[in-house]
This record gives sequence, C-alpha cells and structure tokens, in this order.
Amino acid sequence: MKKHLWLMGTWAFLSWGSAAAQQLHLQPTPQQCVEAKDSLTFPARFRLELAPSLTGTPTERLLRSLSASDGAGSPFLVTVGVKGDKAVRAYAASVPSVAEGYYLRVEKDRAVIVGHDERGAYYGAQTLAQLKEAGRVPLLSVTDYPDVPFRGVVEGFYGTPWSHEARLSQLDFYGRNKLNVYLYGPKDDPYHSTPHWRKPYPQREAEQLQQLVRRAQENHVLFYWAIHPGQDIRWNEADRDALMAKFEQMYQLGVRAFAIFFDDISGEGTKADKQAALLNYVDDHFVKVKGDVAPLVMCPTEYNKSWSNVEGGYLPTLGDRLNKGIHIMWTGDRVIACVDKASMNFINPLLKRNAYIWWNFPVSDYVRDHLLMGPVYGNGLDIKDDLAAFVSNPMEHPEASKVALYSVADYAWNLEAYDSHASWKRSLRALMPGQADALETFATHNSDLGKNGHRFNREESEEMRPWLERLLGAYVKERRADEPAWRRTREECRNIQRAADLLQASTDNRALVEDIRPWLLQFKLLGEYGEETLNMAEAQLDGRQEAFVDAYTHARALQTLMSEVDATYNQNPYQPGVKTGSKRLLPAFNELFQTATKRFNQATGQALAVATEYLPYTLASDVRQLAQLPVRRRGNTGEVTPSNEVILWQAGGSLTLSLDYARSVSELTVDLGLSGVEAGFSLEVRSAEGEWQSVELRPTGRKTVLQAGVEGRKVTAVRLSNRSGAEQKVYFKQFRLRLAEN
Ligand code: LOG
Repeated sequence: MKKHLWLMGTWAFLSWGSAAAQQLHLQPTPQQCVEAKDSLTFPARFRLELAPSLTGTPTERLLRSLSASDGAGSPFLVTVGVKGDKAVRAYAASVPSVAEGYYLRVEKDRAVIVGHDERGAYYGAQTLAQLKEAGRVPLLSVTDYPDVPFRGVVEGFYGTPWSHEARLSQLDFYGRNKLNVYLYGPKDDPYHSTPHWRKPYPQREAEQLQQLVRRAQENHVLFYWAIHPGQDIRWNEADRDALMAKFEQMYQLGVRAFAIFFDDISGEGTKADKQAALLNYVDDHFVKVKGDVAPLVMCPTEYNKSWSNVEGGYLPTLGDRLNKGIHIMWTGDRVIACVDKASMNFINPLLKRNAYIWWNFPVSDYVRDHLLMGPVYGNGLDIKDDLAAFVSNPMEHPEASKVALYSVADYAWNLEAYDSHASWKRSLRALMPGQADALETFATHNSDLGKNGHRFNREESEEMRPWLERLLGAYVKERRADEPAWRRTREECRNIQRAADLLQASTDNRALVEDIRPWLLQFKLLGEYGEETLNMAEAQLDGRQEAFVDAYTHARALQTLMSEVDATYNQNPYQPGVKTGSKRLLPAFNELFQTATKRFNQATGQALAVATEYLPYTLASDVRQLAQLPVRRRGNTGEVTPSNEVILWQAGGSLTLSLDYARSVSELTVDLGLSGVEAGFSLEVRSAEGEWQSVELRPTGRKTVLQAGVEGRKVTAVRLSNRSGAEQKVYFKQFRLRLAEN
C-alpha cells in the first residue's frame, strides 16, 4: 500500500493482504481503498441522484444498467457527480486532483461517486459495478486515479485483423478495466497501409468503423485511427493532401483521434525531417483547426533502441522538430522488450518528451504457432512519471489476449502495487469464472514463444520445472524412479487432459474456446503422451516388456496425432501449426520417451524407433536479426521462418542453411521483399566435396519472389551473402528449400 490511510470514525483498516480483501479485489488495483469492518449486500436496486452535468453520459447509462427498474422507493441512494457539482460539494476535498481520478464511498444506505472529471466519474461507476457484482462487500472508501495518462491497446499486429464483433467486445472490456485508448492499426488492413491508404473505406467497413467509434465513446475509450503510409509515400503535396483527405473521411465517420505509423518501412518514407514536417502539417492544419481532435500519435521508423542510430540524427530530429503535443511511440531497447528506468532514461531526452510505449506483448505475429497466455511481467514498477502512455500490441486471438490485457490495465493504473502473478490469476477468473482452474492449467503451459528471431522469452510451466528436473535427474542419470516427482508429473498429465476437456465443453466463454481450440486439442494429446511416457519409463525400470510395448505403441500414435494437429490447424504461411507445453513439458516427455526406448532396445535387442523429431537443417548467420530464426520442416521442404521487420544486413554478412548430408535440391526460393536488391547479394551452394559455387537468382514473375538455379544439384549447404560493400535494408519474407527426396 503506497498511500497513507487515514482514520475515519470507527472504521478499521484492512490491508490488501488480509482475508477480507482477498475476497474483494477491485480491478485495476486502486491507489487507495479503506475498508470498514461492517459490510453490506449491494442492493439490486437503488435510487440515483445524478448531477445534471452527467445527464446523457456513459456514466449515466452504466449506472442505470446497474439498478433494476428505476430504483424508485429503494432505501439505497447513489449520488454521482463531478468535482464542482452541487450535489457532491461536501466531498470535493476528497477527490484526487489527477485527470480521471475519482472518490467513491459506500455506507450502509448510500454510495457517493465524485469524479475529478467525467471519465473519473465513469471509472467510479465501473468500480461500483464491481462492488455490485461481488455481492457482499465491506463499507469502504476508494480514492483512485491512474498512474499513466493513456492506457490501452494498439491493434498493430500482422495477421488476420480482429473481427468487428471481437472489437466491440474488446471496447467493452477496456471500459470495464479502465483502459482509455485503442489504436486501430492492423498491418493487414489494406486501407490502413499500402496499397490503399489513400482510398476511402468501402461502405461496409466504413459503417463498422463508425460503430466502433460509437462503442468506444460508450466506454470512454479514445478511438485512434492510424495510417501507415510510409512504404510508398512520396513527399509531395499530392500525397500530403491524400492523407489529409483520408483523415477528413475518418473524421466524418466520427473519429476524433489520429495516428501515423512509420514502422517497418524502408526507402524514402523513413526520412525524419519529412515525417516531422508531415506530422506538424497535420497538427497545424487539421488537429488544431478542428478543435475537437485528440493529440496526434506517431510511430517512428527507429522505434526501438537496437535500431536507432543516434548519430544518424533520426530520433533527435523528431525530438527537436515535432510539435510539442505530438506523442512518439517506442517499443523499448528492442522490438520485443520490456521497459524499465534505464530504457526510459535513454529515450525521453532524445524525444524531448515522455515516450508513448508500444509494448509488443502478447503479440504473437512472429511466433504464430504459440499462444502467449502467461503473466504480464518485466516492466519497471518505478517509471510512472516517465510514460506518456502504455499500450499493448495483442495477439490475433482477441479473447485469449484479454488474459494479458487485464494485467496491462492493472499495471498501467497503479505500477507500484502491481503483482504480476496475482493479477494473472484474477484475470483468468474474470475471463472464465466457471472454469478458472482449468484455464489456469492451460495458461500455465501456454506462455512461452519457442525459439524466435527477437529472442524474447517468457517463463512456462514454472511450477512443474523442479519436479521435471527431479524426475529426469533420477531416471535419466541414475536409472531409478523419484516417487514424489513421478506422482506429481502423472497428476499434472491428468490435470492437463481434464482441463482440455473441461475447457472445450465449457460454455462460460465461447469466444475464448474458439480462439484456443486447436491448442486445446494438442494440449489433451500432450497430457496423454506425458502419461504414456511415464508408463514406458516405469515398465522399462521394472522390466515389464509387454507393458512397455503397449505404452510405447500408444505414445508413438500420440506423436503422430500431435504432428497431425500441427499440420492441420492454424496453417498460416509464417509459423504454421500448434505448439503447446513446448518449453518444459514436451521436451521432458520426449526425453523420457527416448531414454526408455533406448534402454528397452539395449535390454531386448529390439530396434524400436527412438527419434521424436528429426530436422536435417541447421541455420547459421552473422546477421543479428537472422541468427536466431527457427527453421522448420514440412515434408520435403525446409524453411527459415520469415520476419516482419526490416533487416539491417551488414556488408559481408551471410546466412547459411546446412543440410545433414549431400541432398538433391529441386527448388530454392528467396524473397527479400524489394525489387532489385538481389543485385547486391550472392547465392552459393556447397557441393558434396565442400566446394562453394555461385548460382543465379532469377525473377519468377511473382512480385519480389526469386528462384535459384539449383535444380537437381546435390548440395550440403546454401549461403546468401551481402556482397554490395554496404549495409542493405531488406525484408526477409521467404527462404525455402525443396528437396527432391523426402
Ligand atoms: C511492428 C508490429 C508487429 C511487432 C511484432 C512495431 C512498432 N511494429 O517488427 O506491427 O506486430 O513488431 O512483430 C513490428 O512493433 N515489427
């Protein structure tokens, strides 16, 4: 508790750690909540005394929705107003002097809400809604306000944009969780980015956007519409006017907040002075002229420290030239990063303002075969004064993203009080009240990203980790069973199977089940597989050969089913497939499987297949952004995972994909995303004798897709190098090898 609590009459104080407080936890965690010993059952109906300033506002609509009929005759009175209103004058001194703050007091027969401003009153009403939902609540007073001025979401990922229905549901969720901003910027909306940013939306999309703006207003969420024009913008009047005209159309649809994104582009569009001039022009000739438009937000091209070249002058130019009120986004030290004091101390002086943090979590557009449903952690708890905003870029799965968004709301409202694990647990309960334990089992084992080009890492299966270590230590190293670890792991395997069933059958939150369905199928198989590998190891230790073969046969079948799920669902072209429990569980089960099978083979002279996964490819690169990219195999093709962002490929830098032995290649496809850049690159193949030979890259007629003349050659490796003598800024959209054999 960071604030001093004051004494009122006979009220006693309970800190958040106490038993009573555990029953009631307001979301997001308030700055200050003083509870009395007495409690009441929040009434189903109440009389509403509303200050005239709130007539017709979302606050009024929310409050009316909380009281059955009009509450006439009810003994309970709820008085609501904004600081300065007559009806709440007596409480004026209790209201925090912070934008969006409020004071709420609940007594035996009445409640009072006073907002610092209208949104503050609305947040007070949202807190009241939580009290009503809780039923039995202590008498209390809440003094509350947000730490960070703008808190919310940037729909800024690559992949399938959220559906209209999903967005409506998100906006309601933001209102409930006191998030006040949503930036619309899905990379794959063609009217947001290239090719159609200059064109108006077709009627249907326009109507839907109009509805979203209205729904955002209902929830006191500021709806930002973002444009992403940088890939083909020309710095001339025609394009400037095209952008102004597009903003005007969006204004006509009701949009009152605008953003311009220059991320992930190359070429002309990246120039800081031109970007700044455009933003200032829009600010001077649009935002200021309209008078009812929120401050502009811009996303720079150098949007993280690892890509910024301060001597090059890009960030200092923006910092110096952009009009004072314009916000500048920043993702931290890297594309995917958490922010702390040091990151803020680096960027804020350069921008000459507090950075508007674009947090790339739980976005999964670079690891689309994974779900990121673990706790939100890693951001500094001491940076509230350094942030203009904290907005999260989510997954393309809207409902599953709410696990993280709930905690983002909690964090950005009250940094010092933020407790990552507790917040995560509450979030699971809020999303699926009837199956929270099953959801927790699922989320515990679905949080890591796997190997990825951004080297971002999240903990997964932490509670099971020591048990698995004990189990493997005893079995693999010492050829014996550690009984407690064995029992705990078996129990978890059953929990997993049970959780998968309960979640799939649950009607608690259908949208969530839909989002995660393929992973639920895989999760159940994983639980069964784990159990069967334990059976194998046990049978092996006891020398029960028949039991071993039974378990082995089933485990093998489960492996096949898991690879079928992986090859059937979520077949996006980037990271197709369905991974679950991939950080700790699956590797542990595979190790059990392999060790048990090897020992069985040794003891019996049989030759049961031992391998669980076989990858004939190895990637090596001295280009930083490429070095960690995973390689995947599907049938006879091997592919380096593509990347979304611009790759800074240094002179002489190369990428080598090696094969386990000389194999005959039927096709090699390369796509660097820009026409003509291949002139600066050389492609070579290594023969069985170890000699490098260069091969030509030919256009295919499909945009920037190139094909190498390798047909039929036997090679042990292929290598792509930058031979231009200068750094090249390219994309890495495809690098795929097809073998003539399987
Ligand atoms: C993009 C974003 C994408 C994210 C994660 C920013 C500012 N831009 O690498 O659209 O969802 O990273 O892949 C980005 O983060 N590019």
